[in-house]
Amino acid sequence: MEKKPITIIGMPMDLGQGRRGVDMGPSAIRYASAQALLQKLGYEVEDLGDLHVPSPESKSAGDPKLKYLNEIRDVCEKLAETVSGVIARDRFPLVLGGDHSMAIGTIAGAAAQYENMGVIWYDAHGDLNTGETSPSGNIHGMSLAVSLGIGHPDLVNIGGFAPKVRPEHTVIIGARELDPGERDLIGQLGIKVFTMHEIDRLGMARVMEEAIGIVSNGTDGVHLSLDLDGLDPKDAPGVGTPVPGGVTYRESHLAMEMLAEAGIVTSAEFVEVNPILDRENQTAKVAVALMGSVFGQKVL
Ligand code: Z70
Ligand code: MN
Ligand code: MN
Ligand code: MN
Repeated sequence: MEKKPITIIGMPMDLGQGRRGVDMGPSAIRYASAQALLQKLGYEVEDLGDLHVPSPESKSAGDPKLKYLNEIRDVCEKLAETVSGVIARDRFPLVLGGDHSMAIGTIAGAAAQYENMGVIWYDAHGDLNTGETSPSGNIHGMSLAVSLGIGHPDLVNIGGFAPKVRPEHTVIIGARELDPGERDLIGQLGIKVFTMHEIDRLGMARVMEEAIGIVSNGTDGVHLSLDLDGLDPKDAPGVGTPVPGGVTYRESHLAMEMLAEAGIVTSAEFVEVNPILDRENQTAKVAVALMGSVFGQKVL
């Protein structure tokens, strides 16, 4: 596989959910030696540092159905410009988070460069709510819907075009907690969801074969959006909303290795690492280990 140079972007985003600490995710992932590992694997790596995200204490949440809408729109616009510019320089954007609302910006930036992009949403959740269906008003639970063109126009139109991705090029892997509005939307749009049931029943190898087929069919790029809460809390405890019964460390490595073998991933983000809720940076270490596999690390 071609070793495209990598650009790391830190997104200390914690406006999209209610628990403090996830803004420290990028630092924790860097502390777990992300850059050194990628260099060891033979990549040229640059780190642009963190984008500026205002702290929630300095702002008012505004509409309780769409908390911090204006601030999230502004920082996602900036992230989109940054990601798009990185791809335009023929580099691979690797974004470190930060809560999952940031995916609105990452995907907007990548979709500005790829005509028909596939998306792999690795998550315990669907993040398919809107301001109307959300039980929390937290925008991190809306970011996939927004990327599909559904939700508040200020978010949907980031980057000046919508939608960013199409449902037939989208897969969700690891889902085990969906709200009623999210289930409805999955049915309406026909998004392929590999819940824990399918992972248990088919095995991760078969799930990934099918998922890779879907996201690479008729697409010119694939974005990996990996929420660490997709993994089981035993393996990744440092997340804001741990949900039991998740994907294991080993299954996750297999999934990432199969993506590396397929050679289809053109951008990635690792999100929802919360060092305050973690144990000795374990979750950031898992994120970095999975990054290694995405970028081709093998035992032999
Ligand atoms: C719930 C909501 C969510 C991530 C939790 C939770 C969403 N469905 N997303 N953790 N990453 O509030 O919309
Ligand atoms: Mn998520
Ligand atoms: Mn496009
Ligand atoms: Mn999640």
